[in-house]
Amino acid sequence: MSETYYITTPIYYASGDLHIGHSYTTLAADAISRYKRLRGYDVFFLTGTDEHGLKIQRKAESVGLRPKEFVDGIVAKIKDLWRVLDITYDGFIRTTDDDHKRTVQWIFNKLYENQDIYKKNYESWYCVGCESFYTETQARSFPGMVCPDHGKPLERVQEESYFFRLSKYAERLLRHIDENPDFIQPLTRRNEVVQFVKMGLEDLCISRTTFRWGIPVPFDPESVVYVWIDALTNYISAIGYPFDMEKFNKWWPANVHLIGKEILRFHAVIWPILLMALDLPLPKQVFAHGWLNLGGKKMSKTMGNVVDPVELTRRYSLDAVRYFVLREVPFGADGDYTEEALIARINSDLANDLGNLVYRTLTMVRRFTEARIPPAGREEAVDREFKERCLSLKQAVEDEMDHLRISLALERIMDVVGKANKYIDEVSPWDLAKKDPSRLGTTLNYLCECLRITASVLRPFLVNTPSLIWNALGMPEPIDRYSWDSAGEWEVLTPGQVTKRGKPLFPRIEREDKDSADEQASSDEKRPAGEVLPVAGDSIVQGTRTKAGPATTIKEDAGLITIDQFRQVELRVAEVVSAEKVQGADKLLKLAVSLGDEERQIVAGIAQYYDPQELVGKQIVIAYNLRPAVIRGIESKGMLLASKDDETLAILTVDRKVKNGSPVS
Ligand code: ME8
Repeated sequence: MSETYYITTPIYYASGDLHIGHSYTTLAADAISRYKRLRGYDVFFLTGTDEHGLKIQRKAESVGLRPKEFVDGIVAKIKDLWRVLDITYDGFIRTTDDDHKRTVQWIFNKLYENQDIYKKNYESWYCVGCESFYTETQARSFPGMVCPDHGKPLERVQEESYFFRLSKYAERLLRHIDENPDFIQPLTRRNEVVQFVKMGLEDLCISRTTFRWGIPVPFDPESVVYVWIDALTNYISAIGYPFDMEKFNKWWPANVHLIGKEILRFHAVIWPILLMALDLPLPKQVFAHGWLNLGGKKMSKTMGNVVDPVELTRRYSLDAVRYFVLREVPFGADGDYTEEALIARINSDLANDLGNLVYRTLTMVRRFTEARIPPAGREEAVDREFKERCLSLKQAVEDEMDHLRISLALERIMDVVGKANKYIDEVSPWDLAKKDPSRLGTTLNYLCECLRITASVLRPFLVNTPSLIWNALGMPEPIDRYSWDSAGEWEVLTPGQVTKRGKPLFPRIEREDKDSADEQASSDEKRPAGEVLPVAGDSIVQGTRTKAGPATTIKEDAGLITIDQFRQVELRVAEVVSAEKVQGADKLLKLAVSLGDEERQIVAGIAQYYDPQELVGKQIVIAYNLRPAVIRGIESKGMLLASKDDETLAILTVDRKVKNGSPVS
């Protein structure tokens, strides 16, 4: 039987739409779950929603709905979000589920019977945003008695409540933390908790009487169970406790609770003590990651500084967003979200490095070996070194992922991608094609093996790209049929297998740059100087036709290119079928062009020089095999050619009619 792995996310408040911060935890849990499944574990990945409490009751009231109606609507949207992000959860718990309520009441009874719960009069400060009590001293330490996380004034509460004997278990908790160095991670969080517990724990108020939206205390229905006790219990109610002990024993203790650092004390103090009081083992690890900040502050619903993950995936593709979220910030640390950083990651790692490697490799295979993966021939030291580097990648990813260093795992993968691009430059397959076919075979074969390994180890993180690479390599079976361990093997490809021309994986994202737009003949020329064209024999470096620099530079031959290199740019005649201005961008026109049997859309920075209608019916010249770019959220496939002097811009046309799509050579 395979080893089990139980991983959880926090259950999110069903109080409003989730943002990219919540998605961050869930995407991390998803990557870890996918990784563990690939490693052969029997995984249970739990997420869900926290639906009781004053905050949600007030929200529902504010929109005139009953709380249950209100949360049902939010939960449907949260599940939609997880579908969009392709989250592979195995369980989704709602604290309004009957089974969960039954467990919470059972636990309350049990603790009461064991005298871990007692009743007393209580007066305290409360933040509805945190759903948390604060002592007088804590409350006074907040400037203006305003919660620093939620920016809302604390409220005074006074009621007769049930209390849980936290203090009784403090010593035992400290011992557990001491004896289990991995229990709270990262280390700084562990130290924080130890310090906090050593300052002394006060018993915890675990019931409320001043509102109704909660699970009633079984023997005192005027009181509802404190929302955090209700919420924390999800981790065991979802796996059957105490009514299906077979299921429970299969999964408990959890391997890891992933949480954000602001809810560490609930998970590393209250939760373990509750489990101790129930005489249950503690989770193996509580991992508190950092925050995604926006404008220097934690992104949060209450503060309103949020980024919508659905909108992001719509604009940038799911894999791009998954990659960014998992790669950008070392798991554990805080990080700033900016759209610029997202675009920079997509352009540098995904378009330039990974996308380019796939495109270059497959273009060379198509060109030099009739699209078939060649057998490896003679091997030199540089080939051997490259092969070993690729073969060690699986282990490197495991070393990082086994410690939940998700960002570093991706870094290791991208290191190999970078290495592969360098390897191409070093061995110059286009020269080998002329001089040394045996080594050309080795090089192309190794590059394809490298792509296979890369695709395979990307599986925990990206959900579409691995199969796209796989299919482009012409693999006989879908990627899911291949084990994780095959990423540590060589010669998995069958020489002779036919590769396919795939779509470019990640189009570069272009943003309209207001200042430089004036200088540019067309918006497509806004590709940054230095971008390497993804073609075989790549010694062309495309530059922008700006005042500062030449259009092309050549590595080898002081500015001259060979006829072969020139032919790599496919120019074709296209007829403008329609043209319109791009809303909100004064310099851009969106053109639909016909290439005979194909219609394309091109975005060009020519709006100041041409009236859209003037263009319709013109036959123009376009660079046909340019990677698509996304400009202002619109895909542009190809680039029109134009000439520009200090005053005007003129697009290239043909001087008599030819068939649309005809090559220009
Ligand atoms: O606290 N950066 O729910 P919640 C990173 N219901 N992670 C973030 C984030 C950000 N800016 N914003 C939110 C609750 N998160 C309770 C949990 S569990 C028994 C009960 C993530 O909707 C992070 O995981 O406020 C954080 O802990 C969680 O969402 C809080 O979600």
